[in-house]
Amino acid sequence: REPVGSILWVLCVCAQVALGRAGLCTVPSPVSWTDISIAQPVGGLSMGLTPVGQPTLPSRPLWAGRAGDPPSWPRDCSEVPAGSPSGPYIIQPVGLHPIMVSCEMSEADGGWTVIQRNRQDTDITWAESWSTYKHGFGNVHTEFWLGTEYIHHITRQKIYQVRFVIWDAANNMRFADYNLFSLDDESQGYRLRLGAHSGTAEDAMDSDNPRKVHNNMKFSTKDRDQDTYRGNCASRYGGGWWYSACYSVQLNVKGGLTWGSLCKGNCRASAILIKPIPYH
Ligand SMILES: [Ca+2]
Repeated sequence: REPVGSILWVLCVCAQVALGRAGLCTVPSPVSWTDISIAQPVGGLSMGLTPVGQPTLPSRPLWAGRAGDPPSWPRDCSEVPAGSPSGPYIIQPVGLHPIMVSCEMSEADGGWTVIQRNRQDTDITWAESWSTYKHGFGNVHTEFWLGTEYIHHITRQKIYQVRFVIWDAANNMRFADYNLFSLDDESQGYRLRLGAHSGTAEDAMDSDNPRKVHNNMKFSTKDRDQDTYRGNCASRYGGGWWYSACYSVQLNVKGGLTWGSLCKGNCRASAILIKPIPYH
């Protein structure tokens, strides 16, 4: 344990939470309960899917098992206690340092880890590099990408489902659920794996058209072309995505978000939420 490093990290996390910036802090490991507790509390924040003005708190470590065991952070937002407010929380996926995420605690029984949020009039360009997408960017209070590497680490822990939430051109909220969601590791290009579709928005991620499909595609950015197109979809159309040749869905762009035929370049906003599938 490195006390100085830990203190710097806590100050950095405080700055992150205050500024709403993700991905600023590299973390000494392990981080203990006493190091972390001074980072609390944070209040007066609000998230896109919940009413403005609701206070939020970072997660407290959950005590695991026997007395004397080191405390641990929630591994994802489904381990944040039910009834907690939506907002920024610190989680620690297995094999990863603690990270700040946005938890959606009211939509569909809560417990959702938000991996993306965007809106039409965002300030973010989304035209970022592979390494910037890898470690995330943006503001957890507004628009952001959690980080492809972190999404991969979260989804390797359990079996996850995903909910794509789309606000169409008339600002009606629709959603598309897939009953499985995971990303392969970086050496496999963060290839997307989706299960069966349901919901009020069409199955646009798993199109029958091989030129527009996203399921089973690798992630591409302007500086890493892993799409199935002769050119570079990410350079041509903007932000990083699981492009084929090129897309029927593109939510990581500034301005015109697209979800199939629901809103072609004029969706108002999006959020991508993941949660472990319920046990039966
Ligand atoms: Ca290409």
